[in-house]
Amino acid sequence: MNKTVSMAAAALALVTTMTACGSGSESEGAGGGAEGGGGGDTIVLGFSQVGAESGWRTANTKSIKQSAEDAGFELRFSDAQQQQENQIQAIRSFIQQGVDVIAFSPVVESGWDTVLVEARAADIPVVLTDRAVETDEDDVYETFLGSDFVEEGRKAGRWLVDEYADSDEEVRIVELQGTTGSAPANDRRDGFAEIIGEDDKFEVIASQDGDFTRSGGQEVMQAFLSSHDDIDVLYAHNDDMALGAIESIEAAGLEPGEDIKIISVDGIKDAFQAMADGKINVVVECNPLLGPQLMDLVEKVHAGEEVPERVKVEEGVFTQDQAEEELPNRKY
Ligand code: GYE
Repeated sequence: MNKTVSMAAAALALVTTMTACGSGSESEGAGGGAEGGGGGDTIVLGFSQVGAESGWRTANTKSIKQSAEDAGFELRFSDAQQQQENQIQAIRSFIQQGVDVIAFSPVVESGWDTVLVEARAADIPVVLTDRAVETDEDDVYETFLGSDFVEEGRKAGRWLVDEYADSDEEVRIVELQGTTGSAPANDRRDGFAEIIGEDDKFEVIASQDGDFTRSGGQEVMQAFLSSHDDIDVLYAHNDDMALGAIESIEAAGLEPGEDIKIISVDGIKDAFQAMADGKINVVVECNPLLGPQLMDLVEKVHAGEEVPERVKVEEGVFTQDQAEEELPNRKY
């Protein structure tokens, strides 16, 4: 039922965007020139966002909107509410509008070939940001700007290996996965598994999709707790799910960070607060402030300049002893 409602809302949002853009393009007609959907020299950027599922995403959207404004681009922004079909529709609409560049953060990895080929046929360069795609097609995107999610998973695993270095006892782990089929869920799972797989005292006893949301984390953790009474560690693929899970752990009369150690990914302010309060043990950073780098790449791609196929974001790992000091510096 929720799905229907959210899809209807998304369709409405799309129509609104299209109407607004339609009138924009008309007035730009006179300016014409080689600038696709844009008037004069203004770069028109169509951006399809995943949704508004997490604190990370909110910060990412803000960064993109602000940076597009700072760069003087005309941004046509569409929120897919975590539905791939909405993203495909938005990209098709950007192609129809003849925008100069399309950028998007693909909700899942597969299923993009058809629409990417359509963009290529229309000669509109595509920039991937945040999440990657799996494709059999050549030259369907110019560059991919985003974090190394496998490495993030490895960092989470390394912290755990260190934490239990002096113990021979079995370590029972539950995993809250991000959206099934998404690059960060696949890669954070694989990177973590690679590291803990080196020692068989580590065992992932349950692993399930919490869709990167607080409510997802809370519900799935509640289910984990009702079927297992011997959980040592929670590995959450993002902070929002970890924060939701903390509610369920506390509701079960257990102490998060003590009875169950918590590893999370992202580094939003709320998670730093939870770390300072002793409820999360470690956060692997994933930086959402991709806007400035993205606009830079968009400009280059539009000008026909060479760009690297892959641009990675630099990130760190933070533990409880650093949380208090780092908290005032967090921008998201
Ligand atoms: O970790 C999560 C968000 O793709 C890196 O998506 C992003 C992830 C991020 O919902 O919080």
